[in-house]
Amino acid sequence: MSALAQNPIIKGIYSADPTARVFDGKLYVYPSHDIISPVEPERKWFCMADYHVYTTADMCKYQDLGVILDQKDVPWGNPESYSMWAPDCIEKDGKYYFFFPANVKDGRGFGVGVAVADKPEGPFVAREKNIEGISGIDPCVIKGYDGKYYIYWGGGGLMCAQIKDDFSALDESVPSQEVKFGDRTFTRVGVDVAASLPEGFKEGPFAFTRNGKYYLTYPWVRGKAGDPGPDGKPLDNHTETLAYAMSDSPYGPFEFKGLIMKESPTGCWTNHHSIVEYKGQWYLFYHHNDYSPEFDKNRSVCCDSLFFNADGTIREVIPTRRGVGITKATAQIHIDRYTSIEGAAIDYIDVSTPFEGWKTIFANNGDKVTYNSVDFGKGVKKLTFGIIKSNGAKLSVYADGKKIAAIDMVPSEVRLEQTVKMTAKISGIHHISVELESGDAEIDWISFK
Ligand code: FUB
Repeated sequence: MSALAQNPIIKGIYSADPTARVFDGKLYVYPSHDIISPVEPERKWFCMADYHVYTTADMCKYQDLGVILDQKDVPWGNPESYSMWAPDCIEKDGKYYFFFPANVKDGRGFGVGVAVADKPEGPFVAREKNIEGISGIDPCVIKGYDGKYYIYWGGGGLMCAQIKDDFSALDESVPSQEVKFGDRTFTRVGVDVAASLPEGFKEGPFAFTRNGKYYLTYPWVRGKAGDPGPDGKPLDNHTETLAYAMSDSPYGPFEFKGLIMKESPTGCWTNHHSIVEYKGQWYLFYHHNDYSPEFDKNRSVCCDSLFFNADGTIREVIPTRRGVGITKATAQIHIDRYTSIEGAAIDYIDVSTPFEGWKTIFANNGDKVTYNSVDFGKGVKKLTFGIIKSNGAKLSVYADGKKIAAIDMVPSEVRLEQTVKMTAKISGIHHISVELESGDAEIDWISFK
């Protein structure tokens, strides 16, 4: 299964909780893998049996390197719990350490384990035991400025603890405390790094270092139903935002800084993310439920660029359909993954099979979509439209405002491809627009030759 730069970046299967890492100049994405429960299909909850890893060199084409770990291959985990939630992976001294949560075989709840490989794509071999002291989900591991390793996790708080260099156990220095939960008392290991943060932390911590600072980023539910939102109107969409805090120390105290991303536009209750620098640009990987509009536990990984202000604070990321990267003019360009839109509408090609993707519906003269960063290379001669249906529409195609092609579509109620000659020369990288002159049409993709 491959993936393209447009969002969602992983197509054909569901994916969530992406941790992106750069190893040896290549970017790898370690997501969790949502499925519909094979044992209780009607059970509407998270269901994950294994992990895949994806890689890309250009942020445009992602390659699925296959399954790297299955729940059956975790000695300490319940092999039938479908609880392979959000993972992380780091490299140390030429070995790759994959951290993952799963339901424990003996006892209750989640533990966090480590699987080790010689290559980023595995094969990973899970260690016999999970990490003692961690009862929770969503591990994230960083190397601090002091050269020590720290693990963050969620579930019953947002905890951090120094971890030994071989990642076999927490460091002896890690504090613990007795905590009351209802009528039970249990030992909580680590430092509660959410102590200085506004209420609403949920899960999925992702920490990183930059310019001498520690960033703690995390899914955060702001307010309660009916509370006023930023514009004063009641904020009813109380799903997870992505928020962040900064500190001079891995253990905090962290100072709350604000939002990285607002609540999901598709109503997905969870969001879960990672932030990575690759070839001089920072990126936010996150998930929404684009391929599963009715069930938000079948999610899909997306990626957009992320920018810092001069003072180190993070600018809010607006989720896009276009995603990142430069699209080759000769690829099938799905203009429904637009950069901007005026009048035209986007819908599933077939809502009963969302993995088929979307179509752009041009219905009124002047309807227009713009798709940024298309690479025409040394030039193209022809343009093909993947048409879903048309009543004989006329459309024009522009590159940075200059008209480069036009089509007079053959009326058709069934899919067809129609090719026209370019009316102007074009080479290099441009933003393209497709605009309706008359009639109406539904378009799947366009592609230049
Ligand atoms: O994917 C299962 C859980 O949903 C993750 O562990 C959380 O962070 C949330 O995304």
